[in-house]
Amino acid sequence: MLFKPPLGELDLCHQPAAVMGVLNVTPDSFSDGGKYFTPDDASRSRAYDRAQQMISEGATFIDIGGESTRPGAASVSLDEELDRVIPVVERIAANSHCIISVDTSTPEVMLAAADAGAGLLNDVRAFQREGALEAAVKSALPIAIMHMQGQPKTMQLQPEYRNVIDEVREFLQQRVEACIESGIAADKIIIDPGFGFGKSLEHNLELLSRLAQLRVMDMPLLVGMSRKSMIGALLNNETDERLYGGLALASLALEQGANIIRTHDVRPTKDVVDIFYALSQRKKG
Ligand code: 8Y7
Repeated sequence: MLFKPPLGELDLCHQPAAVMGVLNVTPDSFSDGGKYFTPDDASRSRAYDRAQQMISEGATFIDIGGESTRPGAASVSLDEELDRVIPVVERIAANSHCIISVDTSTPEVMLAAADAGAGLLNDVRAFQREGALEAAVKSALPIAIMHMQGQPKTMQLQPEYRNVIDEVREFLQQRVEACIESGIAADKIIIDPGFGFGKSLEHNLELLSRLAQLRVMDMPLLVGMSRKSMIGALLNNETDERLYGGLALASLALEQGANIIRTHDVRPTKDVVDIFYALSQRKKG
């Protein structure tokens, strides 16, 4: 059954934060265990099973990506991206209670994903590619707009800001305005500072410690720090050792008002969200 509540109904700003589980359908993502996805039936079944598992663990969103955006990753052709992403979207949409988010910057993939049953478009390039904004409007789906400095290949070489908070906020504000002007309803827009996307450790820490100041209008804030190099830089550890650091960061993001936490580790992140929520209800009451 298709489950596609508009964001308005989900009311992301006034309930426990939602968890977004990461589902990479790429052979070269920097994390999620290197499941070596190839677009064949066996891979698609594994992807589907992984989605079901994350939903049972408490994911509200499943974010499906067919193009790795890790620093230095190769780009994929349109056909390849469609072939990786769309069958998996169709299969999850047909059988699952979740909102399928599609992580793409490609207009054709956005439209095909909408037809296949996606409920959210997540673009790390903030719908700046030619035709992307038009595709988003046409899809009529909610969208997540992320800040990135530079391009994935080179973004971590020399990130520089005058004032990272101001610049990220101004960028998000401008993109929100462009989206609204193009015809996307304000209550369908989610914003994301883009941890690790053209940011040094210092920049990431500054963004996290002042996350609340990044909110544009009343839009929900999405954050993704799971397994990222900022954890490795703080704890001097490898990708597969970053769970606890990621949970600490998720907890701090919630304290700063994050509404959606994007993670590879749904179950433990959901525990953090539930504990945070119990405590915040108590403070209110
Ligand atoms: C983010 C993201 C990635 C993020 C949003 C990774 C696709 C790198 N990170 N989308 N995508 N926010 N909105 O570590 O932080 O998963 S890919």
